[in-house]
Amino acid sequence: MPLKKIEKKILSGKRLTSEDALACFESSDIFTLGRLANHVAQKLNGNNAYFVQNHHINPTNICVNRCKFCAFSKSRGDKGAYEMSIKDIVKKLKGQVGQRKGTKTAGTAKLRHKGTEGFSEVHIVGGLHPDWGLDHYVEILQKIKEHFPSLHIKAFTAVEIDYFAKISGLSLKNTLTALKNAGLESMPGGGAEIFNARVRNKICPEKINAGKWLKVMETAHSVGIKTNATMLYGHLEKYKHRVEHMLKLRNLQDKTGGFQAFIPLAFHPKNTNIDNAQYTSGIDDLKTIAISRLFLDNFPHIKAYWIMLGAKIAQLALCFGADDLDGTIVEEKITKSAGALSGSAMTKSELINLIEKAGKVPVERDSFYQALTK
Ligand code: V47
Ligand code: SF4
Repeated sequence: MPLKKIEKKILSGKRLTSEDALACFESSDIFTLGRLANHVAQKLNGNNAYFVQNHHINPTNICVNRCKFCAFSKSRGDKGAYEMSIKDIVKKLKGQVGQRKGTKTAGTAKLRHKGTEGFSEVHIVGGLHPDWGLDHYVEILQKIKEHFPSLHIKAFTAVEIDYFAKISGLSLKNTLTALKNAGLESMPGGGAEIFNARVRNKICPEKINAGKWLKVMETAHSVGIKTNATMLYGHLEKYKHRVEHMLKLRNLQDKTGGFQAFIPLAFHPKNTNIDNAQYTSGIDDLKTIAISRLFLDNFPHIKAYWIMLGAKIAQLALCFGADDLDGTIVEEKITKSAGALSGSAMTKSELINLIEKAGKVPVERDSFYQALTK
């Protein structure tokens, strides 16, 4: 019964309240949620489902923080701790050409970026390194741009940006401007975790708080850097914390309009320090995608990040309000360290196949959701 009122609101284009969103989470009527979310997604993006050809680079896993949900970070000297030099990063990006040769692609994989064979984006995030200064990150961006001038650089979470500002003594605005001038074009949405202070203090006590995360994003938007936003769910939080989290994002988006996509991140428990942690269920994943589509009416895109959801749930998510699968990804380390069951890369043809079998139209996009012509 309770979803009737919500259905009426959605069909008449009215905004949901936090109470409505909570009622959606408490409902087990997954089909109604999916149908309504799909209706909203269709209104915003038609039958399109986007994907991008991208690489992930995690320059280091050495981090001064030790978030309890993070199986990726290490201290210097730990077994498995690593740092990539700037040369390593450039080599890795160049090396992908060799690795991807012979991969079957549907349609014509046109060479868009000299030396990167069809890839249009590099996604860079890593640990908060104790010794690297802002100059090092500026140089990473400059060198990538030097070698791959038309490759879009989406890099650094709000947590990293805040850390760079602290270690450099610059303001957030000047830090972001320095990075932008060096080639930073957009930012991923990581580090948001869950905004509620009590839960946040339990799962990542050293991490910047919600207010700071939002401030960094607001500043990024003010200097013309588009960003994404994430929410880590399925650990210690309750439904009300997810709603509180999304409300803060919706409020900031009303103010700046700088968010492109919302990405619910399904918690992976392996090798983490969260007590009694479990993998999320498929129902919870789909519900969270659908409710985010219904509640975040000012976010243009909802991303079903297949690395965390697995290919099959991510595909189903396309019928539950998501319109983006992210991408080819290549070499993701953060979720892998925490026991991701998915593979570590998908070819363009695999992504297209998943999308088509969900009854959607595959659209290869750039980092600003512009369709790339074949
Ligand atoms: O901030 C860390 C999460 C994030 C675990 O913006 C974990 O396009 C699940 O933000 N289980 C980084 N999640 C990844 C991220 C991201 C990924 C893909 C696309 C985009 C985008 C952003 O990964 C971290 C943290 O929230 N994370 N450990 C874990 N055990
Ligand atoms: Fe460091 Fe990020 Fe892992 Fe936290 S989530 S320990 S900040 S790498």
